[in-house]
Order: sequence, then structure tokens, then C-alpha cells
Amino acid sequence: MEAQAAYELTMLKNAERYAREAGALVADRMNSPLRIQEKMNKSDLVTAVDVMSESLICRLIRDDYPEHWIYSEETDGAEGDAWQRMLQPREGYGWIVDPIDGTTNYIHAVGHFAISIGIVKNGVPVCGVVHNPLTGDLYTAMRGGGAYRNGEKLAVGQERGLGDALLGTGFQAKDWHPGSCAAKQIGRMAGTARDIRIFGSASLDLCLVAAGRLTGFWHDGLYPWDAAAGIVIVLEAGGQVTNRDGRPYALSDNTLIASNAIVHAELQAVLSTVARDE
Ligand code: 2AM
Ligand code: CA
Ligand code: CA
Ligand code: CA
Repeated sequence: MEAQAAYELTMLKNAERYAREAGALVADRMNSPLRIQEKMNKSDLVTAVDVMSESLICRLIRDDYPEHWIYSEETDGAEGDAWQRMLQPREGYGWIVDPIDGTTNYIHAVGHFAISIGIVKNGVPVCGVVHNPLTGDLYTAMRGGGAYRNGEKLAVGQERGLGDALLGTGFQAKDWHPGSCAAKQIGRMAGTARDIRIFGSASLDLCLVAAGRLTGFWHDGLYPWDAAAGIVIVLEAGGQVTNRDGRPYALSDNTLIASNAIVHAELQAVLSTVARDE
């Protein structure tokens, strides 16, 4: 095996271990009283467990890879626009960490949340690990190496049109009003797709696309830590991930559209009928 691929495979295996360790901590604390704080608004929450999970993962990364950079939600997202700095592609290897993706579900003991760890090289995601500690599902992918759930190879769904598609999405409750972009998108899509789900953890929702359970997923306003791991997993399962113009999704893009590739153009076309100038 070529040296770079071997190096990345070792990083992936380490990321799996970090995600499992953090997952054990997060699951263990689930039924203890949580300290909940609002960040920007009533649906933007953080618990002490998010911070503990993040500290654990970052310490493990720094022990093994002191020369790599790290971007993590509760450290870099807290500083206003600090996270935007990472959108200038950085040189070398970096780690993009969401210590709990789906914090609101976690707080309400709804078992759809995950630890998400993406590995980026020169701005391009190359490995991804997404772990739901309640179900035990561990989704992994490495560029060119396929996508897996608990070691089983994944493939996106075979649905040939939006009429057969089960789609996922998400939005921020504070932005919702009858004329909002999210409301229009969902309205337009509800008349087209088989059905729509809002599960509340973008990283895991992307894994559902990779596993062929959701046909597609779209979301505006995601942060890099929501998407970095999941996009590698979707691509390696044979799917497509783009921005609203149909170009390969970059971590700085606002709109993410993921699908089984077959319905992608149709999904993108319906979404593009919604004006973004609210
Ligand atoms: P989080 O749980 O880590 O905050 C819900 O639609 C999805 O969007 C979750 O993956 C959630 O991640 C993410 N998300 C991104 N930005 C958010 C925000 N400002 N408020 C709430 N959820 C956000
Ligand atoms: Ca959050
Ligand atoms: Ca998140
Ligand atoms: Ca989070």
C-alpha cells in the first residue's frame, strides 16, 4: 500500500477509537441530569457533555497527531466567526470534530445523535467516522476505500425518481416562518417526494443516505463539523454531494444536497425553484 493511503488508514482506525471512547462517555451520561446552556437562541444548545466529549477527542488527537490542526464545534464555533477562518483551505492534515451532532435529541433522550469526526487534507475531506453510541452503529469511510457500517459495505439507494424518494432535511426553528426558505423548500418537496423526515442530526442523516435508507438529504447553513465526515461516507457509498449549483460540496458552501446520485439533478432542480432572497 502506498504510504499516504497507509497513513490515512491508520488515522481512520484511530478516529474510530476516539469516536467509540467519546460515544461511551456520552451514552453513559445520558441519563444523568444535564447542564444545558443556550448559545445563540433557544434551539441552539450545548451541554457539559458536549464539552467533555470534545475535550476527550481533542486530547486523543493531540496525543497521536500533535502536528495536525483541529476544528471543533464547542471551541471554534464559540468565537463568533472564528469557524469561518477554517474555510480557507488549510495545508496539511486536520480534524473536524462534532462532539455530539444532534444535541437537542440528546437532551430529550431521542436516540438519534452521533459523534462525528472528519479528517481533511488540504481542505478536502478524506476520511469520516460517524458513531451513534446508542445503536452501536459505526459508519466509516476513506477516500477510494468504500463506506462501511460496522464493517459491512454500504451502497446508496436505487430509487430512480423523487416520486419514490424518502428525503431528509433540517432547519433552524428560529428561521422558520410560513414564507421562509425552509418552509418553501419543504412545501415544494412535499408535493414531489414520497415523504420527508426531519431527524435532527445531519451527520447521521448523511449516513442514512449512504446506507440507502434515505434517498437524499438537503440542509442549509450547516457548519463544517456537521458535514465533513458524512460527505466522505455518502461519496464512498456511491452517492453525490453538491452545493445548490450542483458543484461538489465544499465545506464553505451554504446549501448541502446529498443523494443516491440518480435523483440528484431532480432534487437540485426542485430546490432551485425556491428563491433564496427572502
Ligand atoms: P448540532 O446538534 O451539533 O448543533 C439539525 O438540523 C442539525 O443541524 C444538527 O446536525 C445540528 O447540529 C445542526 N446545526 C447546525 N447549526 C445549528 C444551529 N445553529 N442550531 C441548531 N442546530 C444546528
Ligand atoms: Ca450545536
Ligand atoms: Ca452538528
Ligand atoms: Ca454538536
